[in-house]
Amino acid sequence: MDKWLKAARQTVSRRDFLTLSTATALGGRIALSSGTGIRPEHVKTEPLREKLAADPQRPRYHLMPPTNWMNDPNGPILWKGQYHMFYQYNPNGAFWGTMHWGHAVSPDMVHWMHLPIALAPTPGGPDKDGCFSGCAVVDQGVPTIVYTGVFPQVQCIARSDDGMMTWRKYPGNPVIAAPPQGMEITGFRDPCVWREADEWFLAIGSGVKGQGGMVLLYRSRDLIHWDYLHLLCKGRKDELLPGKDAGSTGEMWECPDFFPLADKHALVVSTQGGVIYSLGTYANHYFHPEVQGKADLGDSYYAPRSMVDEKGRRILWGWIREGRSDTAQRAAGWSGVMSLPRVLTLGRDGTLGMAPPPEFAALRGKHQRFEDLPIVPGSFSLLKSVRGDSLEVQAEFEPGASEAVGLTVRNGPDGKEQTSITYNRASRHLLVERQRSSLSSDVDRGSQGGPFVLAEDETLKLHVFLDASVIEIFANDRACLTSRIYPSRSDSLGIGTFARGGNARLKALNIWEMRPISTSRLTA
Ligand code: DQQ
Repeated sequence: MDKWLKAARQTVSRRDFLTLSTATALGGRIALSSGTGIRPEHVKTEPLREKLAADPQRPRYHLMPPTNWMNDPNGPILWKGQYHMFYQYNPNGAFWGTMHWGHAVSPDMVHWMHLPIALAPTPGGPDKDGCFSGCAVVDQGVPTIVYTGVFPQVQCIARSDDGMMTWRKYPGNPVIAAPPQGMEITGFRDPCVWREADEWFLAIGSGVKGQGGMVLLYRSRDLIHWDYLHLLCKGRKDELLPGKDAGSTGEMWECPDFFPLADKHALVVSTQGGVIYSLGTYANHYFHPEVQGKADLGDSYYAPRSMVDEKGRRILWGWIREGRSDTAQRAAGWSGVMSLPRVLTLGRDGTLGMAPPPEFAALRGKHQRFEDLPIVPGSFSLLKSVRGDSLEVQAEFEPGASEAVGLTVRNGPDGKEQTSITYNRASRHLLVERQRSSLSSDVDRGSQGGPFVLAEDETLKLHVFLDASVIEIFANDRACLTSRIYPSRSDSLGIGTFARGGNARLKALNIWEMRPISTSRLTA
């Protein structure tokens, strides 16, 4: 692990991740030294710190701000050997509003250190009402953020001369002051910028009411002067994705993310209902989708953004939203979690491959393995020796004659609380069944999930990350399902397997306890 991170973690463990004494930029790398007095300004009081640290619903190994609200990941970028992550942040509480850009840095995409807020609204400026989502690029060696200022929605830039510690907004902002003339659009936000030869291209989220979402394409030589070209891609609001009840593509596409993937291009958009991806061909600056699907089968994952990591892998990050009332979020003092990174590939079947990066094995603690066990319907099998709310689980099932098969997690001893991760063979759906996930009535308890088809001879491979109220599921490395549960009992920690309607077999089950990435739940 990098020296600076060790120093940070020692400092942080001494002070419980709360008062990082200093962070300075040395030629682009962030390092700790003493004396400049940067403090994570949002966890000021001891009672709040204690409350957050003791909160059983607060994740331990996912990135999240010290407190308050976060939503979309913004501008994830590898810069001088370190990963920078920005995100939509409200310093005023655990509710959406006054959008700032929070900022954290990591040597490995697993461990993080919080940095000072990168962007805040400028009174009287084009972003006076908020700094909405965008991206980060490096322009002739200078890190540059391209983001949406509101209101109205305009595009702005900011640069950093001190290795991303502070950001200077371009005095001529906005660099794109209005959408193309004559367009009646549903929105104009969330730029995604990339380089082709000696030109910059910018894709922006938009749509037309009654018609569908779309992405507008601009071109520039200097990130300042932009020419509108044409639509990169256009959807139809009534267009259905493959699979029953898979939803439509909506009338506004937020947070477009456009990038090459193997010999195809990928466009990921957030439709205000879910996240869809298209794989296809990019030619003459038009994108022609060929295959479409859902980036996540649930509705807890939104507004993802990608980057290329130091191994050249395409990595996608998303916002995991809460599944409880606004009142409960405000009372908790925090809302929103960054997903684990997903490694994207072009799958053999032509769809999007998604898998967790092996780097997360660094957090694995105690390991248990089970092999070759029959699963008989009705005989509820709870794995006696395994308990926990901070676990990585890898399970492989032979569905056999079963109609449904899967795992149960966060089981209470009396069976009153329980969440099932279910592959329903009859309906060909992957589901998180939350009806009994909590005794609290203030939390979402509906089933989440969507179409997922196993081939006749295929085993079901579930790779599950449990982190307090967060569940992230990777199924056969080609489908993801993210969910939230808030069990009310501190002893709802059991794990089990089940089958319905016929026998199934557990080929193998590996379970690891996961170590936290900070010494408290004040995840940094
Ligand atoms: N969140 C941002 C917008 C974006 C939306 C505002 C998506 O820029 O369209 O917080 O969640």
